[in-house]
Amino acid sequence: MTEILNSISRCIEYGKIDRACPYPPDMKGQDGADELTKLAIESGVTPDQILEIALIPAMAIVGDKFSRKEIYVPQMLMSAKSMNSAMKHIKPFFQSGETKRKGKLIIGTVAGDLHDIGKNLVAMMIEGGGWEVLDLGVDVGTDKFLKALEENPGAAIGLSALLTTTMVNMKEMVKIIKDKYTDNKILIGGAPVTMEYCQEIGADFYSPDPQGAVNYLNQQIQ
Ligand code: B1M
Repeated sequence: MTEILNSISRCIEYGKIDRACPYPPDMKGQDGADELTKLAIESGVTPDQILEIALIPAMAIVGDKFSRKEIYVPQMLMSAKSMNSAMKHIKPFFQSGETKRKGKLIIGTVAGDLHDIGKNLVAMMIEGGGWEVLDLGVDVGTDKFLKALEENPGAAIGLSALLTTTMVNMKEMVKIIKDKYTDNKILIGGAPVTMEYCQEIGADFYSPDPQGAVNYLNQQIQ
C-alpha cells in the first residue's frame, strides 16, 4: 500500500496527470495520478488513506514550493490538474458520505473583475487540501455570496481581486457579509491586495498565495 501511495504523491508533486501526459519528461510513459488512484481503490486502499497520506501532503509540498518560489504557475497548474484527475475517483465517496471533508469554502472573483487564473489555482489547492470548494466564478456580487452562505451555513468565504478598481469592492462586500454572518471567516487575496488592506476592511485573513489560504483554513478547525 505504501508503495502505491508514494507513487500517487510523486505524480501530484511533479504534475503527472495520466499515462498519456508527456509531462514531466522523466515520467513519460508511466502511469499518472489518474490510473494509480483508480488502481489503489480497486486494490482496497480507502479514499481516506489516499487523501490523507498521498494527495493532501503532496499538495502541501507543492504549495510550499510555490510560496518559496521554487516552482512557478505552470508547474503548480500541472500538480493541480493531477490532483483533479485523482479526485475524480475519490469524489463519489464524498457524495456517498463515506469520506468526509474538512469544511467548505465559497470562493469567487469580486464584482467587476473577470480575472480567474489565480482564483482557480487557490480553489484547486484548497480542494487538494481536503476542503469542499464552491466556486461562484468571476464578477460575483455580494448577493450571490449571501445566497450561497444561506445555502451553506458555516462556510468560509474567499474573495479574489486582480484590479485596484475592483479590490475596493471588497470593502462593502466584507461589511455586508459580516453584518449578517459575523462568525463566518472571510479570506481575501489577489495581486493588489495587502495585509494592511485586509485589516482596514475587516476581513479575517489575507494570503499572498494558495498555500497560505490552505494553512489558514486548516487552523480554523484545530
Ligand atoms: Co488583466 N490586468 N485586465 N487580464 N491581467 C492585470 C491584473 C494588470 C496588472 C496588467 C497590467 O496592467 N500590468 C492590470 C491591473 C492594473 C491595476 O488594476 N492596477 C490589468 C488590467 C488593467 C486589465 C483590464 C482592465 C485591461 C483592459 O481591458 N483595459 C481588463 C479587466 C477585465 C475585467 O476584469 N473586468 C483585463 C483583462 C484581462 C484578461 C481577460 C485579458 C486576462 C484574464 C484572463 C483570466 O483570468 N481568465 C488578464 C490577465 C491574464 C492579466 C495578467 C497578465 C495576469 C493575471 C494572472 O492570471 N496572473 C495581469 C498582469 C500580471 O499579473 N502580470 C493582469 C497569474 C495568477 C496565478 O496570479 O491572479 O495574482 P494572481 O493570483 C495569485 C495570487 O494573487 C493569489 O494566489 C494566486 C497564485 O499565487 N491569489 C489569492 C489570487 N486570488 C487569491 C485569493 C485568496 C488568496 C490568494 O484567498 C481567497
